[in-house]
Amino acid sequence: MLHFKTIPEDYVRKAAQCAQVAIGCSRAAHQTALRGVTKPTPVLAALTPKVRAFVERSAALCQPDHVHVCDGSEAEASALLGLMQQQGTLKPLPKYDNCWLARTDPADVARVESRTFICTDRERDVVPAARIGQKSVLGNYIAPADYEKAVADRFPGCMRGRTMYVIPFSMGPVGSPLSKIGVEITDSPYVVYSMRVMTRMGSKVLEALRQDETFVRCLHAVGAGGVPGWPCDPQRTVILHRPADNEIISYGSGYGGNSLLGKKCFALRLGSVLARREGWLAEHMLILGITNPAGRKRYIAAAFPSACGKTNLAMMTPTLPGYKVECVGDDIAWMKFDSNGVLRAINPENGFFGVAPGTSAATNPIAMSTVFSNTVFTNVAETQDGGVWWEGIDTAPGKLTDWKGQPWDASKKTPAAHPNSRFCTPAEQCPIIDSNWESAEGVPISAILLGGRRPEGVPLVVEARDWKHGVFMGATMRSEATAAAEHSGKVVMHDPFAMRPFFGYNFGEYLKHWLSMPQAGRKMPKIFHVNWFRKSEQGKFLWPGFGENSRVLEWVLRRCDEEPCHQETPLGYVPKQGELNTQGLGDIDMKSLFSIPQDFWLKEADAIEKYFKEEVGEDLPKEMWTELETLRKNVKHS
Ligand code: OXD
Ligand code: MN
Repeated sequence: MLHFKTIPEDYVRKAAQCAQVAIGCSRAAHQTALRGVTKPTPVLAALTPKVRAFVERSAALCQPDHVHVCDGSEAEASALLGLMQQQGTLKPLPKYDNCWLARTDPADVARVESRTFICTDRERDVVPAARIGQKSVLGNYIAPADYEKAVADRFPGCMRGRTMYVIPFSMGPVGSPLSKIGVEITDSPYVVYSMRVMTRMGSKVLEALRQDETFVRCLHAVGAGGVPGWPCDPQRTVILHRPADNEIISYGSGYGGNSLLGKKCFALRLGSVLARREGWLAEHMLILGITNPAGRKRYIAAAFPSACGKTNLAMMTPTLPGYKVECVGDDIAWMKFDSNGVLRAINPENGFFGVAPGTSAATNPIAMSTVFSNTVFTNVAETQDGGVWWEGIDTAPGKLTDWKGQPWDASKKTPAAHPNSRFCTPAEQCPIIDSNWESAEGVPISAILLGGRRPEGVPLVVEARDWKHGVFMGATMRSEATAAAEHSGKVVMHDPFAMRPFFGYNFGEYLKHWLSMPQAGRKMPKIFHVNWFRKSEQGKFLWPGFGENSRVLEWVLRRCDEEPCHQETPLGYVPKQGELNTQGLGDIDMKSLFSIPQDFWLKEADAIEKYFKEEVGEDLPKEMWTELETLRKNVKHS
């Protein structure tokens, strides 16, 4: 609960009186309401009691001039666009249909992991035993008193002169038993517009709340400072989660995962806590459907760290004849075993917040045919004819305005688009969106892929011997750092289950939760580790990737049917010689692609041991130590 001890009670009353709310009215009415020039219309009474209390307390704390409850309508969206143009947050991209360009403050361009915290009474609920009292890369802990102080130092009066928006939203289709509801309060119209794309939001969610008033409270404020059109407070940014109270509070950043609180904060950090409590899985995974030439369709979920090609895989155009891939989601999967023991997954999101650089007609033609209508582009470069450009788009740049709004000078070698520039686009526009993507019960998962960017030593695909081994593969995932957060350089980082920045609770407990999944009557999906990014000694990729990854998926599906097309290695099962279809691919150095260098893997085992000891300690399930010993023994004897 927000404990606004310092807020006088009568302010709560005043806040409610001054609140003006527009629900289900015309565009003109929305426009006036959003500009805050109408007479107050006290309709907070239309909200359910808990939502209303949350709104009133937040208004009392932040002291906005106006409160607007979002209905999610077209009229409201177009009024927001008008307002954001006026404020200099967005400009139209006349080359496309209803597309917009936002340029952020150059200091507000990515998730800030170092300022993202989880608050619990006991530190050990967040931080594994080995790191108690120290900094942990597997979870940033904040004590309740510091949490309160962080809020008290930033929020009182932070929305003065601004409008406070109330966004009722659903993660997952409204009404699905797997979905969850949140209410985000924000003073950023950019966040409101983006949440309309990324979640199901508005009146229908308020209606659903009348049946069940459970929701996650999300409070977001951009803070004072920043550049015109992009208010923010990067020096004091903080992103706080209090799972016990179903609460997320974020201050100082308008960007992506820091401000669209349904995504990483709710669907992953709080989601993972809810999932553990309720016996399901909230994961950083894409979901795709794949149909083989015989017309048999299966679904695969896949965990990769940020910017490792999740969106590309989710929208893959298979090169293998007769295969078809359809997209359910590109970033997050909520998965639960149904009463028949089948693991079912939903994509809790409603849009794609994809990394733009590297997206092209060659790498992801489907994304290219998804994003050029009804999309907000953030921090990409702009062409002279009102279009967008980014590194890797594969069209001639011509004269460009860079992501900072300056004429781009190619000779200076600075990127035209920020490496973490994004498109925010409705999922339903994807030409290969799966017909079941909004299915209330979710899609059945046959296989789980795990992977990362591993230039060295790690084979193209390895199947786990069993579920426990698969959990070990997830626990030991590593990948080169990305631009999606504040890290830089090509350092290979541990990123277990691609969840390192997103765990809502102690990683050791998370592993125990995964290990508890096999139960009588459950059909466990097979687990595989894949690596599209292995390089030769000359630094060239050994595998063509993209649509050719369908060849790996074909082998995965054959293994799901228990075809004996595998052989044992020290790491697990790989395709038996000749069983991975490479027909028509030309020269592929299969030996290097699948080699398991003993010295590399002994060092890897040492690195894993160090990581387990230094970062997890006694919270690590003993099964992981057994798996590590098996790995060592297998590699030594290879
Ligand atoms: C993302 C991320 O934005 O993982 O999806 O950083
Ligand atoms: Mn992600």
